[in-house]
Amino acid sequence: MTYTAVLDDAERMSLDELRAVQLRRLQWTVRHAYENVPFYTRSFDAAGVHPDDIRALDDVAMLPFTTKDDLRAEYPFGMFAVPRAQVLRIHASSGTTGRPTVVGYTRQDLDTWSTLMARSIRAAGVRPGDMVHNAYGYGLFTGGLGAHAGIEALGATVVPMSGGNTVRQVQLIRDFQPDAIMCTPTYLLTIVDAMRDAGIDPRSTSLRVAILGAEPWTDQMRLTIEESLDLDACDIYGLSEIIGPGVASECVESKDGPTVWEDHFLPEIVDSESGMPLPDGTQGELVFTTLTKQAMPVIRYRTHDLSTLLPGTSRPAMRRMAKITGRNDDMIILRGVNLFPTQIEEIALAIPDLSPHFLLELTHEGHLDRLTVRVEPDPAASHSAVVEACVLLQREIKARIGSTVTVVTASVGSLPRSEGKLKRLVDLR
Ligand code: DLL
Repeated sequence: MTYTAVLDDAERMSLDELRAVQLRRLQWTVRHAYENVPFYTRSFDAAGVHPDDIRALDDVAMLPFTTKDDLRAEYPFGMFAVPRAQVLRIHASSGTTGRPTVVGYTRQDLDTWSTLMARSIRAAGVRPGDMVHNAYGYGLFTGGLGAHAGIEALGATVVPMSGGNTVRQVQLIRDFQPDAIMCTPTYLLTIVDAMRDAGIDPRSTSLRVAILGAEPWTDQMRLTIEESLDLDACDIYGLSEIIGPGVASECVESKDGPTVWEDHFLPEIVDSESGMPLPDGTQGELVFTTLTKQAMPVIRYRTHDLSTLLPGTSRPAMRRMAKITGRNDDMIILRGVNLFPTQIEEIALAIPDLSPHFLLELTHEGHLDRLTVRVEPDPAASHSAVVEACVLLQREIKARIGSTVTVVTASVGSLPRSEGKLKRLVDLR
């Protein structure tokens, strides 16, 4: 079977076909939202726009944004565009601050989602009949159940592990011999350590694909993971407000950033401050409009995720998004210099003799903010090599980011380990 034979029709659309489908779906979505969600009736009326005004794809810029606060204000079911009885599934974001954000799916939405997850998992190189170990958390989080349905829709075998219980995960990977694993990149690091603790060489397992997302991770982390496990690692992106995982996903043959599944989601990049649309190729905040969602259409959702839209490669008509740099609310401003935890990751993981486990601590001393990087050494490295590695890390951060930070070694195993999304930054100010 040639490679393209496994693509679905939408993945093979020409640009003209795709744009025509997007416009038709955008017009439907805008009308559906306006007519069925009082929040959208109010917000469109206030902005002086009507569904009839959307005549071209660029007209999306006339529509007002939707924010997380808007969704919270409609808690729990105010954003639903269909009667509650037609909503077959609810998910919710954890909501570390305030109310959680609730999302809902009709039967057709669940079909769309599992089809897109199957497409994403296939893009990473998994095929019908393969076995997938699913270590994304099950429950209100969209990761576990979203991946689960996609694995089944593809015709692969799902091992529904959920997160945590790492010793058991390692045992079942050894016993069941899965072809692929799905979890967050930092949880995979935890699993790698547990394999070593169990005397298993992580490079010797049956795993040949890892589909990783739900938190930012860098190409350097990809190298670390691919090298430790001898597999292909692909990036999967999504957010519950838009559908969950599977809004965009990376193709294993190019590994050059997730392809946005543009037949179902219209991406834009806007300036974080002004909200003005930015051209493709420019970094800014990702904004998404759903194109087919029935239960909860979302118009121009501000994700806070920073990325760049790039031309399509493996799926030529669909744009890619550059790997996420971070969320604009995770940006650290250290004495006037903006920096993201991913920039430190990119540097730290390239230095031999350090482990991939590090934590950033922000404190305030005198009038100054101070950033301490706590990093665990590679357990096999000598003391003097680790001292040198820390000096190098500090110097590279200064040279490449422009910030003076303090680098401190942490004893092996002392930093918090991830079981899902890892919090890299502790703000003690
Ligand atoms: O994290 C959905 C998901 C599950 C994606 C499993 C991929 C895999 P939320 O909990 O709503 O949904 O969090 C969404 O997580 O706005 C990003 O800030 C971040 N995020 C998700 N995927 C990636 C990624 C899920 N591949 C928020 N790279 C998003 C960087 C990501 N950040």
